[in-house]
Amino acid sequence: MDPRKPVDAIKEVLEAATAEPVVPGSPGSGTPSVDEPTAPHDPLPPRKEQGTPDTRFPTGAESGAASTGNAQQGALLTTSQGTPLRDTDHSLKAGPRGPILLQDHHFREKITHFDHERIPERVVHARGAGAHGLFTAYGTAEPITRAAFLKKGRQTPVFVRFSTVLGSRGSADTVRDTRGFATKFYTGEGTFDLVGNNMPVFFIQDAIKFPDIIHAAKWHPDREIPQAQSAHDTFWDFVSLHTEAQHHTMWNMSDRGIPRSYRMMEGFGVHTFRLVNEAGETVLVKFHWKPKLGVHSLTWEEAQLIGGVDPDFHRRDLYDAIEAGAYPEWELGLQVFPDTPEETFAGIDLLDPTKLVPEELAEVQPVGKLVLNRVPTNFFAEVEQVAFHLGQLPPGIDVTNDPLLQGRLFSYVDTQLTRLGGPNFSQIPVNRPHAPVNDMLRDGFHQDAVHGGVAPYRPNSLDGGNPFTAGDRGFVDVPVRVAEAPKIRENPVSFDDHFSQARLFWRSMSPVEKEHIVSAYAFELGKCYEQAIKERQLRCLATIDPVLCEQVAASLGLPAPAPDRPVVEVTPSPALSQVGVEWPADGRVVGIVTGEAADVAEVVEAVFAAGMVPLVIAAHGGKVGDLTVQRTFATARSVEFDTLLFAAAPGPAPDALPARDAKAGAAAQSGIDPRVLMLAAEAWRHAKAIGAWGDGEQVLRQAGIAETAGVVTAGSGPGAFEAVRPLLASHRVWQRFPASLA
Ligand code: HDE
Repeated sequence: MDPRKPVDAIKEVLEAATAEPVVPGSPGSGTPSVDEPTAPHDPLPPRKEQGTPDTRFPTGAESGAASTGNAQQGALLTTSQGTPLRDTDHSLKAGPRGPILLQDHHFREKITHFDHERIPERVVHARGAGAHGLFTAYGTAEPITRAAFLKKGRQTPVFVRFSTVLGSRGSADTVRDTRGFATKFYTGEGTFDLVGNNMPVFFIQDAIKFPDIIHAAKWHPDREIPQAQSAHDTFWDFVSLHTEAQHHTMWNMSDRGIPRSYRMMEGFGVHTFRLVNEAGETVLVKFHWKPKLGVHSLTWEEAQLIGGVDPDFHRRDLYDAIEAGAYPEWELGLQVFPDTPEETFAGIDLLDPTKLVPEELAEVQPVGKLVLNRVPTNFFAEVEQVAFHLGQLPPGIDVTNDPLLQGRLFSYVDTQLTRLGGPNFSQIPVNRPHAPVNDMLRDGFHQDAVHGGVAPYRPNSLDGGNPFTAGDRGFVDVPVRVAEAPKIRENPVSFDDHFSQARLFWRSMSPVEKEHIVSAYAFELGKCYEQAIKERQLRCLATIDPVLCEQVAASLGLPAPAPDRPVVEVTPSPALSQVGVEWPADGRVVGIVTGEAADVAEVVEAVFAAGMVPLVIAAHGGKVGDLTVQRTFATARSVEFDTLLFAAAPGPAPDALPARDAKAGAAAQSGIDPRVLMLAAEAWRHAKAIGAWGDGEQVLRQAGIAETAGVVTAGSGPGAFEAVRPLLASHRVWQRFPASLA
């Protein structure tokens, strides 16, 4: 409180207003001068481990300005034209109380630039995160493609962007949705963009329906809600009317729709591509990314909680892992099929993007390894401005006639014209090819290159004939025969099968995965208002599987309809299930609840040594003994951890809420902080492994979870961690989920 009388303070303000203008930074200027650096110094260099961004011009020449790795140079603040500035905190006014003068160029430049800082978000896949990395080829694809980046030992820099599809740029990471998995390979033969998803099939068979499915799946046009959700009427209206969407929808309703981490997702090119080797021989292929850490998901309750507790969960996880040196890894694999005139394999139409080929029928053959090892230096410059286009193909990789793929070949460049403001987006640093560019494209908005020469056409006799064509070393379109056929707006008959593979997916799931699928349909349809839409979707489910239909119908309180058509028999594909496989637990997050330090320091060491991340949780921040506390009972929530270890049963901390209900009252009586009990109860409900030792065992008893599956105790901290470790390999204690569906 100002001890002076109010009248004195008012007097001072009035006096200041009539005083001489003051120099910024001097007493009375209103600009704090304390702690401000007083002498110019060089800008900070880029962080060492990040190296420098690729700053080459399209011509391959280094830009002088960017050669430090920073977009900014010099120690002094300047205008965008480099004029040094004396002040950036006060606009130029007619006197200290006067209006701002139009002549204040610095003010106008600063505000104008700010006004235009945002660009349109992507019309789909607006929310995402990206990272740089390196792809190393095994050489196993050499017999089937002439693409040089797939030759043995060849290393190619890459940029990968992961995304959700439906939400806006600021939406939560953990929503139920398909995830984008787009990879830009900066190959020596031009950029190759593999623009895939974390699901191997798509909603629609023809690109012309893309605006329709997206209009249906995104928010309602009147209120722009719901955000990043498929649980609403228009989505279910569309997918129950366009039944080709049923297979992809089943993937979204499965645990694949809520990944644990970008690092733990598969990726798929979805379409069938055509590879061509040096001899001109062709095969058809499907691209797969297989994560080193396995495919893991959140539970639906975790996903919902994280949406509030940490909406940036996947983004944070990706960057934390890379900065900690736990580099995410995937193997690129190929399913290879003979290039026959029918373009089918085992009776499956390879041009139908709603169909997958079970891995049991065509093994995924590894052809290289991807490691992500560098976070972006600037999110906007790199992640927001990266522009993918699946028509960017190196010699040796070509497209097929999949009608979805064909339409995408048009859409991706077209969308960048609006999003990135013109046709020169390939000159933005993250989009610059690492191969030399000599393209005869000229001028246009945001042209950065200073092209020499006078003859951007060929042949020419003025610029020494430059550029020359590459002949057979260049990209050669495979001369695939186009069938003689009438122009027609129609699908092949094989595209009419909309249900067999949705059933294949359902039948391949373990009982617990089936339970999750039922719950997801029940939740999503339960959020719809229109009875007719629910009933129509139930009829689709009846055709996929009558038991699935009955369970969902029961939850909706509706009768289960009979299928519209016969339910087809299918052979399950075990490779589609996430349960029953063990994976490395690298990078898993281990929460350790401690009171007084005990042997927690040893546990922290052991967790680090196992390549996992220990986070110490205590009643207050700062230190407990010698240990640094990373989370308090106020900031920790179980969803952040893959497992919890309890070293103590801490009493209520000063900031614990007073007991308001019977349960919290019981907790208070037990003497354990209710938030610690909630950590244990939630982790248990989400089928996580839990360990305890010493006083920590009281937490398990009080939470009522002691001696249940996946809850272990030991005589020491390291012992408890060792007991929990093997349980992490299978991701969850699956038997803890109720599973009545066989
Ligand atoms: Fe996309 N898609 N898409 N898509 N897509 C875009 O391009 C489009 C499809 C995918 O991180 C847009 O630059 C059409 C399938 C990813 O920057 C746009 C069709 C698959 C990303 C576009 C499809 C994808 C996009 C929006 C139907 C998986 C994010 C912004 C025929 C194989 C890329 C942009 C990034 C982005 C069009 C279907 C994957 C509008 C017309 C199938 C991962 O061009």
